Amino acid sequence: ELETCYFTVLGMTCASCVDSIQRNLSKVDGIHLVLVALLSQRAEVKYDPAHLLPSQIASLINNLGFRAELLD
Ligand code: 9UX
Repeated sequence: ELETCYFTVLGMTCASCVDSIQRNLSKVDGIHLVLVALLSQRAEVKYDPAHLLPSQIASLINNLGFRAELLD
């Protein structure tokens, strides 16, 4: 069963930042949908919790050079 998690993503300053996150995360096993909004500094990710956890998704975003904070 897929779940959805939400992040605040700090450090995105142009549309290529958005593309970078969407392209990189979409390649990861267990990530099914990535929506990133530049102006609201938000990301929505649909994922399979059998593959990975939201904390790991945050780390993936951080490793791209941003700062992701999981929203409850
Ligand atoms: Mo735009 Mo984002 O030049 O890391 S790609 S700021």
